[in-house]
Amino acid sequence: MSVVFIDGPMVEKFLKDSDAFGKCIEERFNTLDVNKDGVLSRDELRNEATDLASVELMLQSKEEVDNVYDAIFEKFDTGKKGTLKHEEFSLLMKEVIQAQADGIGKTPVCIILQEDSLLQKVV
Ligand SMILES: [Ca+2]
Repeated sequence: MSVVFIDGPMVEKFLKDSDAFGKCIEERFNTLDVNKDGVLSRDELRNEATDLASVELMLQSKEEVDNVYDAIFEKFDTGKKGTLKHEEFSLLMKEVIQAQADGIGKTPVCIILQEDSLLQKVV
């Protein structure tokens, strides 16, 4: 874990740098795809919860977290297979990171990053 200062424009710059972002998503996808079948199941995606607005998710009840995942699959699982393909995961992460950038805004904030956090690549 490390403590860093980060602001919205830094995060957006990272999003626009498609090579860096793509590589990052690739790595993350491969890490999460525990059974290596090329798609992410709901359980596998759950491992991502630490990055998906960690604190909020931790404070929510199991039921609320389930609803979040329902919404994610509803929106991004275009094939309605109950799994996310690489491109679908990439779209999801783009949206999540954009939301984080919007949330951070232009004032740098101090955040605590886990070693494998996606935002670690931004700084
Ligand atoms: Ca899998």
